[in-house]
Parts: sequence; structure tokens; C-alpha cells
Amino acid sequence: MTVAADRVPAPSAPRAVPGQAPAVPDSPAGAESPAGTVDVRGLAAAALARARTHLLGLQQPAGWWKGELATNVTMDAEDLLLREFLGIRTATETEQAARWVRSQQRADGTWANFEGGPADLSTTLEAYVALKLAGDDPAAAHMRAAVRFIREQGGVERCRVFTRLWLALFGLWSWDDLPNLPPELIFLPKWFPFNVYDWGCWARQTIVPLTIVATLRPVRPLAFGIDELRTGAVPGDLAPLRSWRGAFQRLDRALHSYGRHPVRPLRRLAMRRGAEWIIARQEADGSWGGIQPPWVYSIMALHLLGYPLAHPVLQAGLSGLDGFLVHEETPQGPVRRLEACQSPVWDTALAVVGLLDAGEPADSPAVRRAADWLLGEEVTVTGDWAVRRPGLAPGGWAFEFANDLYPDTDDTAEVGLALRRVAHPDAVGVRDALDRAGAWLVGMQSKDGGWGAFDVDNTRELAYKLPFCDFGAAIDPPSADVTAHVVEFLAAEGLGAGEACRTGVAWLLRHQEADGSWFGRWGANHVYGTGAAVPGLISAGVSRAAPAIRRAVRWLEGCQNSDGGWGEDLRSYTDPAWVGRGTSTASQTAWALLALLAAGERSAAVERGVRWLAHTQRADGTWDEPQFTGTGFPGDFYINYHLYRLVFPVSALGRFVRGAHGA
Ligand code: R03
Repeated sequence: MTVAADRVPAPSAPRAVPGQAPAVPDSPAGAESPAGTVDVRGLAAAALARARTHLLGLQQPAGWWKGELATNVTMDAEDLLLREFLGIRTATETEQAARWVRSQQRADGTWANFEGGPADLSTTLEAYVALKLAGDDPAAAHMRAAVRFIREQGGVERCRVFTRLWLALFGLWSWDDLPNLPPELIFLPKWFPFNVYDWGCWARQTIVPLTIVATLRPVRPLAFGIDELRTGAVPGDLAPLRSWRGAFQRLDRALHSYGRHPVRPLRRLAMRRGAEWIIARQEADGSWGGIQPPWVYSIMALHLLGYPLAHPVLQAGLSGLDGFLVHEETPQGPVRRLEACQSPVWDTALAVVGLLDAGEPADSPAVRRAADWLLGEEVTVTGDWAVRRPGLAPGGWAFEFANDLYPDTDDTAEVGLALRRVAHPDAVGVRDALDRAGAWLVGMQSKDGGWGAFDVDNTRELAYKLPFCDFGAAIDPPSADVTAHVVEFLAAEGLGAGEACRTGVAWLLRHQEADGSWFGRWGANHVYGTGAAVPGLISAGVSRAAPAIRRAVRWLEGCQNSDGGWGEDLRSYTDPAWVGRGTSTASQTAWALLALLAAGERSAAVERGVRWLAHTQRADGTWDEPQFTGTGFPGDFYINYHLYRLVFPVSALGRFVRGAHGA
């Protein structure tokens, strides 16, 4: 990735950050204490009251919350390309998606993967092709600027595999110049390298349909070409034969040769088996995994195998996708954009925790409705996770409205932390659900003592050596943020002395970074990891005076911005100079405060953080947060969870005003 030199801070630079808001004034309007200084508790309580009201106002009648999950324009470019491929693209959706894509282009003609981020070649190319499909004139200034950047970066030849695969569907790239994906993969037994269960669940669900698409090699020509995006750059040289990468490059060539003369019955059987595997995994909302890539590739694969669009499976798939669209009126006209995924379970759990921290009664109607909805979302069937844990009973929650086959440990822990604090008339029912959650989480622990999000021991890194794997994560190994959430829940449930919790704590202590922080896999970045690890460790009984906790506190205090807030730029995932550094944001400031409060700090640093939240709050009670603070895949894919700016400050302010658990 390219980073403009003037935006890279020297590691020793002062804590002022490019583009950062001026420091908070010392004497804003607010309650004056007798000493004449502003009473921080009063400020916090007033901010908390406004935020809590705002959050309550966002609850849906059925009890859940869902903030938009904003990502990048590849979602919308691919939305148009999918519809073009299937022959169902309409003028209205084209116009509305193109308008959104255009609105996200920056002055230099490029598109980025997150607000303020560096231009991204593959994203810019996909956006350009989508706009060309929508009829934008390639001679127009905005299109020429995009072409200039794409060519500068090496052109289509340097794009990620997924982007070139989309182009191949339209004859704009040769199928011969894409990594091979043999459908026979589906036959590999679960102990053999590269069998589908060695992949992270999102990769598994993406690869199975793609093996079918890449074998059938469809080409639906468009009315235009993209020669202006070609530079003639040749793919890199072969890696040494005796390296894994080099060996797999040669295997890829061999598979291409095999692909020209396959054993036909075997190939047909493999694709039939693949189709059955896919169909068995369609969810109640028509999705696959509740995420865009498996969803669109599964629709494509089944269609290519001869399923008509009117087939119930494809009908449900296509109409379900509409549920992931956001429609908005803008001054330029109506826009549509596609969410990569939806977060109602996660958002609802966080909202309940926040409201309880804020002093909402544990039996209030809002809490009760949320709890009832969450209880109804419990996953009661087994899914792919059971391949590695055949005897384990279900008991988890997924992230989305419907993702029964892929509950995850992170959501389960967070829902558990919410439900266990609710005063519900059916106390026995809630207790049983919590017990099932605890048992499922204990069963889902990886052998190193940590927790991955969706699977146990999903740690085979060999996949990364494949030419196919140049985007996103391919596996789901344990991470500090998820492990901390699980440890916090197990400890709260009284299981702190158990083997699972103790080895989880040991895992966290082993994975603390040299600087005292923890890495954030699903949130940005070390501020998120540390904001999860410290509360988790403390609730598991680690002393506030323990060296690990003290080092974490020092790290957080050391990276507080001069304005009192915390921020960590997403470039921290690729450039260590940004670790702990960035413009202050509401969610990241709240994460830092949650850690410091759990560590028992009542320091000046905490006060300044609370003041930052109070002073940057909007009049309507929430915060602006254009920065993305959620992580899909470190380095490659980022998320702006629209509710993060509100739920985390509500928790942090609540715990500051009312003590640890809103007591
Ligand atoms: C926050 C904590 C709870 N957490 C939930 C995580 C949800 C993350 C969103 C998932 O959305 C995805 C988008 C994706 N894209 N591309 C892929 C992908 C997967 C998930 C992808 C990448 C590489 C491969 C296959 C698919 Br291989 C855009 C646990």
C-alpha cells in the first residue's frame, strides 16, 4: 500500500495528529464545581443522559438495534456486475448505485477502502468498470483521472484475484490467467491440507462456489473493453521451486493442464457435490453466511449449473439481497448501496450492555424487548463448527439476523454479557440459555487456549502460500479481542476458576505486545484489543496491580491525544508508526476508557478522555465518526459500524458516572 510521506508520523513525533481537531478548551459551558473547575462528573452525567436517550430512540419495535455496516464501493460495483451477469440489471438500480459510487470518488479520481485511506487499485478499478457499465463517458474528467491512477499502479494486471475474476466473467480478463480452483477440493477429507474445513468459514463459503464458476469459465461479453487499464505488466517471476509458494505456482500450472482434460465424470460429480454443499447452507433470509462474497458467488454458481433464476433457491437468494440495500435521498438524487454484512445481534448486545451501564433498569421495557429478541436469536442447530467439535451441543449466537450455520464466539460472549444482567420474568429460561452459551464457548476453545471467531483450531497457514490468497484472511485463528470477550463472559458466569478461563487468561497474557497493548483483529486496532483485554483480565481476577495491567495502562496513557481523546488510524495494520496513533474518535476513546476504568484508574487521563467525549458530543446525543474503526480483514477490508460511535461511549460514560457495572 502507498502512504503519502507527509502523513507518516515519525515514531517519536509529538502526539498532535494530522487533521486532528483542536484541543478541547479547558473551560467549556457546564456545571461549575465550587473550586471553579468544570465538574467532570456532571459533564459526564449530562452527556450520558443525552446519549442514552438517543440510543433508546434507535431501538426497533421488535427489540433490536442495527447500525449501518459501511464498507467500500466494491460492494456496489459488484452489485451492478452481478446483475449484469445474470441479465437482470435495471436502469434505476444502475443509476442509484452509480450515483453512490461517484459520490465516493475523491478529488484525485481514486477510491479508498476507508475514509481518509490511501487510494486502492482494485477498488478504483472495480468502481471505474461499474461506472463505465452505467454509461459514464470514459473521456469525462472523473473517468480519466481514475484511469491515470490505475495505470500508474500497474493496471489491471496488478489487481487482486477477486477483481480479475469479476473481469473474467465479462471477457475482460483471461480465465487462464487466474489461479486454478478445482472443484474436486470438495472431496478432500477433513484431515487433508486444504480441505474446505481448514479455511475460515467465510473463505470456505466463498471458495466452494468459486470452484464451480472458475471451472465453467463463463464469459458474458460487454459492449465495451478496458484496454485503457492494461499496462502489459507481466505477473511476477516464479518463486523458487523449493519454497511453498513456488511449489504451489507449479501446482497451479499443472491444475490448469488438468483443467483442459479433466476426468469428466469426476469433475461433474465434484460440481454436483459442491452444489449440494451450497444449497444445504442457504440461510433463512436467502443468504449464504450473511455476507456478500459467498452470497453472490453461490447465486452465480448455481445459475451456471442450470438452476433458473425462478428456482426457489435463487429467488430467495436474490430477493434476500435486497434486504442488505441501504436507500438514501441525497442532493444529487436517490442512491443505493449494499451492506457487506449486517450486525443486528452484535449491535443489540452492545446496546443492552451500554444501557445497563448507563443505569437503565434491568427490567425496563426496552431491555426486556431486547432480551426477548436476543433469546429468540439463539442458534439451536449445529453448523460447520461441529465438524471439529462433533459432540458439542449448540448454544451460540451469530452476528446477523439469519446465520444459523455460523454462530460465532464473539457474539455469543457479548450476548451472554448482556443477557446475564437482564431481569427477565423467565429467569429459568435465561439461565438455561446462558448455561448453553457457556458450555458452547468452553467447547469452542482452541488448543492453544485462545478463541477464534467461528471455528476451533482454524490455524493452517499454508493457504496463504496459494496464488489465490492475495486478499483478506483465509483462516480464523484465535485473537486477543475475541479471547478477551469470552474470558470476560466465562468469568462473569462464575467459571473463572475453570480450566477454560484459566488457559484463556494465560493465552491473553502470552499475547500481550512488547509495548503493553493487545492487537485488535476485528476492531481498530491495539486500542480495541487493549480495550477488550483489560476488562476481560480484570473480570477474570487478574489484579489491577499486576504488571500486565500496569503496562497496558501506561501504553494507553502514552497514546492519549493532546485533545484528550484516543484514535488509531487503520494504517496501523500495515505501518507500525501508526499503532496507537490517529485522530480521536468516539468509539476508540470509549475503548481506552473502558480499559482504564476496569484497571481502576481515576486519573487525569480518564478525566480528559471523558471531557473529550462530553465536548465532542452532538446536540442530539450521538457523535460524528466518519473514521472507520471496525476491521473486516487487517490490511484489506474495513468497516464503519455506525452504532459504535454511540454504544461504546454510553458504556464508558456509564461506567465512569456509575461505577464498574452501572451499579
Ligand atoms: C465484530 C465482531 C464480530 N465479528 C463479526 C465479523 C463480521 C465481519 C464482516 C464479514 O464480512 C465479510 C466481507 C468480506 N469480503 N471479502 C471477504 C469477506 C468476508 C466477510 C472474503 C475475503 C477473503 C476470502 C473470502 C471472502 Br478467501 C468483502 C466476529
